[in-house]
This record gives sequence, structure tokens and C-alpha cells, in this order.
Amino acid sequence: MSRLSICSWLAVAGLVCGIHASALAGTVQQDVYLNLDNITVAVGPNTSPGTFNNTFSGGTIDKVIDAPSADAEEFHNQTTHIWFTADDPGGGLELVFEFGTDYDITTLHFWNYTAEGFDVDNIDFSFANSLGAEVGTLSIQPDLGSSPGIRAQDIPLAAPLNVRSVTAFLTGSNQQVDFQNIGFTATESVPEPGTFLLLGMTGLLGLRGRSCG
Ligand SMILES: [Ca+2]
Ligand SMILES: [Ca+2]
Repeated sequence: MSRLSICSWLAVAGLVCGIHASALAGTVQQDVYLNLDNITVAVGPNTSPGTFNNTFSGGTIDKVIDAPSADAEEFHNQTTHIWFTADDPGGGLELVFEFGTDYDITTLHFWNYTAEGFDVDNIDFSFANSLGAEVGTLSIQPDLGSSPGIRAQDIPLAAPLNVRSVTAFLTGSNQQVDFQNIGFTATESVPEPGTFLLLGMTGLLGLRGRSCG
């Protein structure tokens, strides 16, 4: 086989593989659970005057996002829950969740306290994109938590896309805001299996083709 024909063959093979790679290269959607492993939470500036009754005895506000999974069970104690008491009726706790990257959120998860006198009765959510612009809102009246082991109530979301941060304002009767966790299930795009191999082959053939010239 002449040098010219070898180079031509390599070029054709590279082209064919390139077409295959282009046709197959793509992404698939997979679920990811967002918690303290991949997002942060902070007390927001619009939190009403009040008292964090248990923050001094059992960690930080990170207790809001320490559930390891959306179906995790948590037991109510000073190390697992948040208890905030507003000074005045209508007062509440603001939490700001920063994702660090954009996610399409499909489900909210909320672990409420188990008794009406202290549980969270309303949460106003606001979803923002990377520019800080609001892309959606949602108000929910969560169920009481299960007892004794507290599991999440799952709240499906229809729309919030490309969300970079979430603000939540939580209020309760008796000025009490007691709950265990907030979590989010989001989707993320990952390369399809096999895409890396095909792209690698195309890259090698491309190099060989150039060396012929
Ligand atoms: Ca917790
Ligand atoms: Ca209540």
C-alpha cells in the first residue's frame, strides 16, 4: 500500500469515527442529591429578630443540610435539628442555599418537626439563577414530621431550571420554627457511556493523519 493510500485510509477512518463520535457524543441526565457535600447554607439577612434556641448546643446551621440522602431518617435531638424562636408573630427564619453551579431542581425534601406547637407551618421559597434573577417561587404548608423517626416529605417541582441559589423563609405558629432538614434532588448532565472512548480513538487517528502530511 502506498504512503498516499495509507494516509487516505487513516483520514477516512478518522472521518468515519468522527461521525460516529458526533452521533453518539452527548449527555444523559442523572439525579444528584444536594447536601453539605456539594452546597452551602447560611442564615439570611431577612431573618426576623429572634433566638436560636439550640444552635449553641449542637453545631451550626449546617444541621439543615446534613441528611445523607433524600430518604434518610433522622431522630430529633440537639445535634440534628434547628430550633428558632421569633420575637414577634409572623417572624421567621431565612435560609440561603448556594449551589456553586447551576442545577435543574426536580424535588424539594423537607423534614418537619412532629408537633404542631413547634413545627414549621409555611415556607416561601425563591429560586434564582447565576445572575441573581428570580426564576421561580413556591409557597408550601408542609406536613408534620413522622414519628419517632422523621423522614422527608417530598415536594415535586415542575419548573425551576438553571438554579444557582435558593432562599427559604420559614414561619410557624407560636413564633416557633423547628425542623430537621431541607434537601434538593436535582438533575445534572453527564457524558454518555462510551463517548470518552470514541473521542479518544478519533483524537489518535487525527494525530496519525496529521503526521502523514
Ligand atoms: Ca439535620
Ligand atoms: Ca405549628
